[in-house]
Amino acid sequence: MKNTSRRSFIKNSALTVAGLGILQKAKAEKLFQEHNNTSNFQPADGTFKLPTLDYAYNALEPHIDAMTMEIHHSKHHQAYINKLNELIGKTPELQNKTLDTLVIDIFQAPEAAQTALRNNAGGHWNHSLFWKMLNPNAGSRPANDVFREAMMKKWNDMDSFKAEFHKSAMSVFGSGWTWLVKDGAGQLSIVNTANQDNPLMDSRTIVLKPILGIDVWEHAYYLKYQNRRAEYLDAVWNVIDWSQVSRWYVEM
Ligand code: MN3
Repeated sequence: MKNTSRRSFIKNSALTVAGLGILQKAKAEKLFQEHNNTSNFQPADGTFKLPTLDYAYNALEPHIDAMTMEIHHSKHHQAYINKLNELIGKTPELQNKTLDTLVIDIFQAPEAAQTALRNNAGGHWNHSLFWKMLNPNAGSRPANDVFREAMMKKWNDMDSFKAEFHKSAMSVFGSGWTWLVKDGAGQLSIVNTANQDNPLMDSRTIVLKPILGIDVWEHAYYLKYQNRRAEYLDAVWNVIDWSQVSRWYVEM
């Protein structure tokens, strides 16, 4: 290939990918807003609020202890929300936007606000999903046929999926999250993000929709498991609500 045609090939490819990204992004945004229109993902009166849990702090015992749940929810999650509201209060460009939009459009935010927005809109979004995904009466595996098929296509069985997820979560250095994500073709994969980043924040080019996320910050497990992240990861499967994850797979 000559230099000129190669250059034009690269240029056209980039345009195609960018165009696709915009289409996927628009779709993701719409779907997330529809999906979350009755949840705590949107501000009711301009300020975000701490979502109430569907279960008691001690309901996930012995897998996640009551003290960890109470501090994690009422202190850590609340702190992300407080800082997010504070940031929005002093940044007109961020006002009257849903949480989904703030997260998806993170790179369109004023540059001076981006780091705080990443940490705190991300923190609010990530924990909101996390609480909804946990359930004391969780089933042991995906029941939904479409979702289960996608899982089996990728991993053959649940043990292989859990092994890969576990390995990925153990490799997070410092604080972060491990996610099960769905791409535009419905295919599943496992990704890590640092700090309070969220896979949707990369949606300038490709949309990866998080349908399951495990918090691997030490504050999620230290009181009960101390530094034994592996034990926390083994235990948390007992309280993952697969019917919720299946629903997100189908609807998002
Ligand atoms: Mn946390």
